[in-house]
Amino acid sequence: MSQNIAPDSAPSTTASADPKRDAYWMPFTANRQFKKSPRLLTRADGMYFTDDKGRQVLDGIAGLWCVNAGHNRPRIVEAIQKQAAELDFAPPFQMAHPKAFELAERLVELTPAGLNKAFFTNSGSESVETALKMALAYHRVRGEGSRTRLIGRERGYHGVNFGGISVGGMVANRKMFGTLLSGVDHLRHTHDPARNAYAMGQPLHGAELADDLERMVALHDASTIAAVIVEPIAGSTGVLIPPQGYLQRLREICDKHGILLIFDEVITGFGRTGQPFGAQTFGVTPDLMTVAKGLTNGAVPMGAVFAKQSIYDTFMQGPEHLIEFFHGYTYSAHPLACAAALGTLDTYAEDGLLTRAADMQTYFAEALHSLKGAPHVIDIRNLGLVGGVELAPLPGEPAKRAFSVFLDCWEQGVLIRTTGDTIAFSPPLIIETHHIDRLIDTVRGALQRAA
Ligand code: PXG
Ligand code: PLP
Repeated sequence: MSQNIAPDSAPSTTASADPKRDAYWMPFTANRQFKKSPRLLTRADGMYFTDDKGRQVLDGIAGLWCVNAGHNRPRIVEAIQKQAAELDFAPPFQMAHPKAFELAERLVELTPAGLNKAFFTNSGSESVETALKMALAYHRVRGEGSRTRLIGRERGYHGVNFGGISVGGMVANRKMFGTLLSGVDHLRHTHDPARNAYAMGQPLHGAELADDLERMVALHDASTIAAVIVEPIAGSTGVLIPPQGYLQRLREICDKHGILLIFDEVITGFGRTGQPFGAQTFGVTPDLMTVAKGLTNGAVPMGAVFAKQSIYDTFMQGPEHLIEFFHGYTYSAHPLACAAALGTLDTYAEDGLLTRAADMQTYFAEALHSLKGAPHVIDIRNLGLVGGVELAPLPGEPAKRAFSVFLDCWEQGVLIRTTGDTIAFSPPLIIETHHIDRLIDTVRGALQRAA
């Protein structure tokens, strides 16, 4: 054993004040700061969390862009409870259970026409890896195995696994992890505050940025490019709404060159933009579409990839006893996740939630844009029930000002999310106008107090 590795008995130099909070290495969290002053959620119902001190906290971000129907929905709770007692697990390889088929059928009724095959995963990150592998294998099965290149976009977020961080464009998520996948290139991002600041809905300028793909074709040749992956709305890097005509142009260029178009709809799926999927809101159908989060209302981890019939059909050749696609997860189509997803789809249907954002978006947009002129605000972006308010960073201390607004809102009993210096809003789709007022007023107050 290396001399540099401390023996297990050595006292931790980073131990938190409470020894019971030592063992958990928290994801995407400032661990030392958090453990000194934890923010613990113990219950949730409807639009509210309850914290460990019994405070009600308004959920302005649907948990983490996932609890689209609000918390503690009876149909979902009951479906999970019943399923756990009936069938806890069924192997998904060479075996199945009925709800996996039922769920796939129900889902492809909601997806854009043509995306009628569903492959199940356990998260958005796994959905992304799955879609990238499908794209590579699809071209190879068709006899175009030279198409190995994957194109992502600057400021893209596609989860945290190696494929996803390779095509993704967030520096902090990439720089620590070596050389990543080879043969990846990136389109420029579409954020252009000089021309588009404070646009309501889709900004006017920037469709021509899709022509970057032509530049890549000219550089690499189309015969080496398998797929392009983009989020219809980039969520994690600060709510970047696609310029008018941008996604259409990307679709046209992909078609011209035989490149697959992948939409990562992990955030935009399940009603966030006013239609079931962003593809429908923006009127552009991809070849592959990744989802997670809202698929089970966040209640059980689950993701999925939707594929066009023609992609599925391409794989279905050769001897019938052989596996067509060497990929899958132990927990693909887990019975608890399928039950939760079916309960979620029932809830969405009964409450009309998959189109409710379209009804609420005008009120939400006006409330959000009323923050124009509040201290530090330099841009506001919105579509459906997703919003971003960008702040001028504190000189030399990026992300600190927005984080202080986050902490202030938490003190006031409102949960928001900040990424860099952008405040992100993605409330449950059950939100009412009085919740919107409270959310925006709380942020306004916090901005006035922020340094
Ligand atoms: N693709 C997209 C577009 C996402 O937004 C993932 C993939 C990965 O999903 P999983 O389930 O593996 O986390 C995401 C996830 C934030 C935030 O605050 C966003 C996500 C996750 C955590 C935080 O912006 N999106
Ligand atoms: N690692 C080992 C040693 C395994 O046996 C397996 C699955 O059998 C995995 C990783 C992958 O796990 P999962 O299918 O849950 O992604």
